[in-house]
Amino acid sequence: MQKIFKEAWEKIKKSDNIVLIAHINPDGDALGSSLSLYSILKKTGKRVSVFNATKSLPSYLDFLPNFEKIVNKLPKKIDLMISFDCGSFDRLGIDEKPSFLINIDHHISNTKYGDINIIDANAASSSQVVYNMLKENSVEIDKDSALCIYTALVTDTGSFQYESVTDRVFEMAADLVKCGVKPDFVAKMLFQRDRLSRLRLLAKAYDTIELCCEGKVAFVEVTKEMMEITGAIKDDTDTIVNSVRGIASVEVACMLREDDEGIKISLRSKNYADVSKVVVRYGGGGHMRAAGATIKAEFDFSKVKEMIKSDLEKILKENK
Ligand SMILES: [Mn+2]
Repeated sequence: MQKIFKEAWEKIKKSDNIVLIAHINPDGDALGSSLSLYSILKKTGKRVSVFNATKSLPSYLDFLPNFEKIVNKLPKKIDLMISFDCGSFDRLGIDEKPSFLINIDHHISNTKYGDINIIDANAASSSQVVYNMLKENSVEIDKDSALCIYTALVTDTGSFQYESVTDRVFEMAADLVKCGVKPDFVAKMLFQRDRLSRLRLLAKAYDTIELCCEGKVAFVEVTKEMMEITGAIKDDTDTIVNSVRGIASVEVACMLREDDEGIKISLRSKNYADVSKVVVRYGGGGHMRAAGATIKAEFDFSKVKEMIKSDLEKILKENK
């Protein structure tokens, strides 16, 4: 990775008009990673914009420094685009590649759509890849950048709970704290600003939980009606599938959500099932323990459940 980190940083140094971009419907890692380079590059006098194709950004991330600078329109002049946490070009939400593109990611399914691709599937977050690049090039990480990198790390590791969490991850977290991050502040911003509408939605969604495959698989449903009744928004559904995985017997949890584009499926596994294998069939992507896809056809929930269930039965047998 050393060589590619150097190569990427040389390219960044030479570029004056830089766009930082992440995947549509961004999560903490996507926005944290994009914003992590903003303050650093801005100081060097470059024209930097942070772009996201999704209009309404998740408000739980509004404490990230420069969150308010994120734009929905690409600037006219672009010398370099850097994408973060995005496994395939279409998930960037733009029509065509406007310039040289550096693709920074940690999804094993990344299609390497960049001119430089820095993909580390062992990294706990895309922000860890950014961190490693900065360290390799001896770039000073300021407080704002550290807060973005740390938040991305916390959100993508489920607060340091996943297998991706290694000694390196804790070393990095410690270093970011030295750079000025206050972990209790991040925890309060992320987890102590809940909405009543979200809790009401959870109650309705949990009511639909169904176990199958000897309790190893759990399905949970979120319908448009539930969202309307409770006044919940899309972001409110983010953690549902994780908490359903928390059921003792469950190896794989699957959330089905009714969307405008079709049925969004989100899968999480606990110990051994590789759920990225399931979503590939439906044009999705992700990791072994977290993956998702949108099924565009006109299926109903029970049909989709049948399909996923038969996929999972095979995977559960294979990996036992
Ligand atoms: Mn990520």
